[in-house]
Amino acid sequence: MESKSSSLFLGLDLSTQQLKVIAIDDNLSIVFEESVIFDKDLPQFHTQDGVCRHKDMLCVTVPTLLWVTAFDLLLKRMKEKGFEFDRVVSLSGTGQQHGSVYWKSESEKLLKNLDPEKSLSDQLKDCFVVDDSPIWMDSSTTEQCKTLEESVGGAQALANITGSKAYERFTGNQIAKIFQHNPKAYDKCERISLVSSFLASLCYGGYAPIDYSDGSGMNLMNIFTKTWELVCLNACAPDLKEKLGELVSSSKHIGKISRYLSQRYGFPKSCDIVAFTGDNPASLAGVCLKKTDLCISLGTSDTLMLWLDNPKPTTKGHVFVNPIDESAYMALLCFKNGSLVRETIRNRCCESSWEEFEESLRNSPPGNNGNIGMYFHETEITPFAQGTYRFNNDDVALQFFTKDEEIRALVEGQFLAKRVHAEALGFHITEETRILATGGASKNKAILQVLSDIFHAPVFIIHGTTNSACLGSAYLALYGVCGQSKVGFHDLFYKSDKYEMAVLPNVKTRDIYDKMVKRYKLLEEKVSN
Ligand code: 5FX
Repeated sequence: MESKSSSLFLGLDLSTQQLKVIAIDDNLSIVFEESVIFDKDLPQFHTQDGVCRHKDMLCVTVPTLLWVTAFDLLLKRMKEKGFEFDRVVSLSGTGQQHGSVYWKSESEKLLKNLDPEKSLSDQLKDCFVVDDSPIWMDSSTTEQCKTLEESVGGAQALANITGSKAYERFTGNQIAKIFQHNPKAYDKCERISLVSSFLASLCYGGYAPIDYSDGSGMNLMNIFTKTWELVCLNACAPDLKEKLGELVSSSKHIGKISRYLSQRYGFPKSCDIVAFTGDNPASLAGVCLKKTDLCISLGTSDTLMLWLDNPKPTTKGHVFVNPIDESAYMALLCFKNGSLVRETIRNRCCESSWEEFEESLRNSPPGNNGNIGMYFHETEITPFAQGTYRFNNDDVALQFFTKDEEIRALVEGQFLAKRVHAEALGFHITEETRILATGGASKNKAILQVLSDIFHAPVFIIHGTTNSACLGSAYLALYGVCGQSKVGFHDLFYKSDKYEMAVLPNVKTRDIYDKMVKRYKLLEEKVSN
């Protein structure tokens, strides 16, 4: 670990496929990284891509104990690598959004009195009334969504309160399903955590609160008053307010590190914990999003984020409380078929090689001779659709494309969708627009070139990491203890040399894509429900 300064700030990220940690020093340099990959490192849980897909293809869950075991392993690896726990001033973290954990009565006592001689997984294995946590990929709660919308007067009315119409993966609807299908378990549940506040609870040694930004992804919180909305709570399940606990700001200092972590690993007793938040809000913090920027995260899910000052929620996309400025908001669009689809098609067409994938992009012309494809291997969120669709230049449906056509149709289709839906939210590219690309696929310049051409804007990446969520939570760890009362988030973390220009748009493609966006929009309307 190379750092001259003595203070360290930790960010943890419990995402779909891995648990990761980043340590920054007080110059904001990344000085340590470690991760646990669920499929590879914890095969005993039988996950594929970090999750368990059920036979109905709608339910998607993760054994809660996997996440606890992953945390044990991450800490063990950090210790083995000589990580200097005693230098950590504060820590925060982030988690995949919407997923939920159901703690059994009396679990908090256990959390407070953990034995430092034993692992967390040994001690917490009987703490969950529901063994399998529903996660963001789940789309099994359409019935519960209808009930929730009806309880407040419709989809737009729900969006006016919570920032989103009812979505299957949003936690309120998942909680309602658990209450209806498993009322005994619900009864025995003392606290419901989000994935983020769950990981925070493991660090804090007690139930950690849910923050405003991640709380915005539940269909239960009023995004304007930042309080639980009683009508929504009551429409989902009884006694929910008590089970959810309090809501706090995303940079709130929530307490000190648990005695367990301090004794077992050597964190200082004074180490502060700052509220954990969702992975998308944390990414916004990690890229230091400005009002004129568009952030596109290319991960297991692809997401698109914008800064909003005066949100007017609609039934398309989501409005969340902004994690770095509580008086502001962020718009989020989530595309479920992101990296996993890119990888599946790469494996099928390009013998699992990114080089071959890029070669195909180079071999095919921008605009793909009018061919358009949509690849919704899993039920898509934006738009609500499933299946694979290929159209030729005359909008006639086809069964197959050539290899090069297929690769270009995939990448163009994914970015055309992003532009169509960003414009539907009212976003327009200006001279000032920067696209900030993050997530695993942002390493791939050939993919970024298509993004840049379709949006007619330069694409920037962040120096040093593609994991802006984890970095953002390390920033929030620092901000929560030293920044917020004196200076704004950007004053502390915005540095122009943080960004690297990755690609510039090719002006010759502008007309091609302006026309194609219009066609894509109509074709997408045809295939979605
Ligand atoms: C956002 O609404 C999502 O559902 C996903 O981006 C998850 O947060 C992925 F972790």
